[in-house]
Order: sequence, then structure tokens, then C-alpha cells
Amino acid sequence: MDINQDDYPFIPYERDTYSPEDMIERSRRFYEYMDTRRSVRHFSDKPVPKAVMENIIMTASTAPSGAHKQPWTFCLISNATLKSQIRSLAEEEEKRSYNGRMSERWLKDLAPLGTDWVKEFIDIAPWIVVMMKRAYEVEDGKKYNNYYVAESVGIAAGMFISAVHNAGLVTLTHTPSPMNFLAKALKRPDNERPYLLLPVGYPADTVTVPDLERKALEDVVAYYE
Ligand code: IYR
Repeated sequence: MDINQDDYPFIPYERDTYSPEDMIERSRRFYEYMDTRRSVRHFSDKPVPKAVMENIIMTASTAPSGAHKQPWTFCLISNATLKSQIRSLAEEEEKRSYNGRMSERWLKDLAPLGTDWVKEFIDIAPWIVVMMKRAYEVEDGKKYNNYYVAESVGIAAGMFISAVHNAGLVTLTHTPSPMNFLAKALKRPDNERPYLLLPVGYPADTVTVPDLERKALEDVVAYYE
């Protein structure tokens, strides 16, 4: 196929830049702000405006993606009947996972986090977002695979989580496994596969989180100067 780059004109791009001192200060502040994020398992049922969720989804959708295909769909759920249906299906799978499918070692690793198969937050959080990855697109009845789908949706999920934090809300990356039941319950088309379930809302009134420490810089960086 002949590709003429002139058919795809570029446009100028400008953005604010900062002095080295300001960069250090801004990046430090952002790190400290992000370091206040915690995964929360207990939510308040206090409503959150839909417009907030739409802004968060649009932020996530600014993520870079393979060939700019943006291979994601964010299912935005507030319907109580659907939430409770999803909860019972998730719990069915999770109960089996916690009671046999997960290894002893895995359960031991999870013990400090206080997780179990009960997923009450699916009923309680005002919004449940199910992120779908779009494996392919259909054009003129033909399937065209998307590119680097796992990488693309992973990046979008990170940006989603950051946007939730920026709004002053909390979320949790819930991964019921297997999660095919979600595609069915949400009547998604064949090209979409469930990727993550994220409840979003305010934390419950007296919420607690595990006393975790994050790795130090020297434990996560390898320098080549
Ligand atoms: N998917 C299950 C179990 C689970 C697994 C890991 I690894 C976690 O970090 C947390 C939970 C669940 O969502 O409960």
C-alpha cells in the first residue's frame, strides 16, 4: 500500500515549560500528592455528580494508545439493580477463588490487605466503572485488531485512578477472575473484553487502610548515567 505522509499533516504543539528549580518543585509536589492516594475497600453511598465521572473518563481517554486507536470503553454504572447483579456474579467467582483457586502463598500475600470474597462496595459505591479493552474494531464487516491493547488500557487505567484521586474521591482496582460474566451482564459486543472493575466514590466515614509502606527510590530505580 502506498502511504503519502502529506495526507497526514502535523499541527504545531506548544506547552508551558518550567525552570529546573520549578520542575523539581512541581514534580516533588505531584509525587507527594499522588503518594496520598490509597486503594480503599469501604465506600460511602454519598452521590457523586455524573459530570465528575465524565471528566475522569475523558482524562483516562487522553492516554497514549497503540496507533491512537484508544481501544477502551468505560461502562459507567449507577443502576442499583445492575450493580447488585454484578456484585452477586463477582462474589460467586471470588468465593471460588478465595476458597480453593488461589494458592496458600497468594492468600498469605493478600492477608495484610484484608481482602475477601465479599464485594459489598459494588452495591454501595455510587458509581461502578467497568473498563473494557477493545481487542478489535469492525469495519465493513471485517475485523481489524487493535495494537498493544493491554499496554494501552493499562496506561488509561493509571490515568483514571490519578483523575479519581485529583477529584478527591477514592477507587479500587477490582479484578474478579474470571471476569467474562461482566461482558455478558453488560451486554457488550464481541470485540470487548472486561479489563478492570473500579468502584468510585467517597470513602466510608471511618475508613481504615492497611499500614503499608511503598518501596524507596533505590529499590525501584536502576541508573545508567
Ligand atoms: N481478585 C481478587 C483477589 C485479589 C488479588 C490480588 I493480587 C489483590 O491485590 C487483591 C485482591 C479480589 O479482587 O478480591
